[in-house]
Amino acid sequence: MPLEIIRNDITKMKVDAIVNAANQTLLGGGGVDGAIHDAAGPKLLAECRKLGGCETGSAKLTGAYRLPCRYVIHAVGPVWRGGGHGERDQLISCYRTSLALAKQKRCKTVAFPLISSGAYGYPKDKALKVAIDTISDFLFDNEMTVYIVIFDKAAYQISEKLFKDIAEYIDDHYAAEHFDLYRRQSQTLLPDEYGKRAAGTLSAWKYETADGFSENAAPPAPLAKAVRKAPAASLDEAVGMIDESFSEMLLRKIDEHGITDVQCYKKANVDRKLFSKIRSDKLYKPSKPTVLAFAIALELPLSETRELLMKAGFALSHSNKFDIIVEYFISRGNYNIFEINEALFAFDQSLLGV
Ligand code: AR6
Repeated sequence: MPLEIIRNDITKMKVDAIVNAANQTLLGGGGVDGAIHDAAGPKLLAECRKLGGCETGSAKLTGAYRLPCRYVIHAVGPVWRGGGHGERDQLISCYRTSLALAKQKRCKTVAFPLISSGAYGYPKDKALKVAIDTISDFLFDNEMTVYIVIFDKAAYQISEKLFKDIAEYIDDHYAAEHFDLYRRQSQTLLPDEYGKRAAGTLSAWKYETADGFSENAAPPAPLAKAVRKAPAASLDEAVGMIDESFSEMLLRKIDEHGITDVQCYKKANVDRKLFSKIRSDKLYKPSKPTVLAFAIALELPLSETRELLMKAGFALSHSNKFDIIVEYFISRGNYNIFEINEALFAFDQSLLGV
């Protein structure tokens, strides 16, 4: 996945470059700066002394010495003074300069801490948003894997309101699912009876019978299409009647949406290699987070998201938080994959993408 948010100590990251949240002197300090200098050893400070400091909003590169990476990029973030003193632009510039330096050195993997969000007081949710927006802009035109490394859970908070909203949504849907399950176990109703009893909450339809659907039944559209096919005479023929595959449906939807492949996989936060595998292998079976990432990139409504999932053998379930959280965003028309990933991260779920 080109952009990942992970929880770790940045000094342990085995990447091409890690970014340090430094100060203008570049001579070390507390926080992540202190941890990086401690882990790299005194030679890092010796090299930093030769750099002559660095302006706020900029960055300079050194070797990594005892660290398990190749380079350290020392970025100087702004001190938060209320937000009206150009802090955001300076923070954006930190990320851009650091990414440009990494690119110059042909780095394929880079890890950032949340610059300015500690001693420099930049509010963490705002700092994270700047990081995500700036890095994803860069990744639109560049092939690189970038990690945003969050040190501790407390350092990472999606807005309290969003967290509460999602928590409520999870509660509501878990409850609904368990109620449904109870109902299914305690009653063996035909769906049309079930529909009547549900008093308008569900549209009534009947099970498929040997002669097809009864005339007044209204089966859900995909099922209706599937059962209209004449039955196969032999197993060979049945296997030959295979429906549109996941890959075919995805490529068709990309065309229908009038976007390019690149726009689609970038927006899905899926890397180019995986996309070409899907493109070249008609029967490729992706993971569920990958399918959902494409559904988000294509801004599919819930019904089409379910169809796409079905092509890869998956469904959206109300029995797991991951599905409910994704559904929460789709049902609100919020297709920002990075925001969705932030929320998934906050609820300890795996992220969308590869
Ligand atoms: N790995 C990843 N993230 C970390 C680590 C770690 N080992 N340690 C802390 N963080 P800060 P700033 C997180 O204060 O706000 C220094 O003294 C931390 O939770 O390190 O840019 C410099 O010399 C926070 O979210 O950097 C400067 O004087 C984030 O890293 C000044 O602090 C940044 O916190 C820079 O302040």
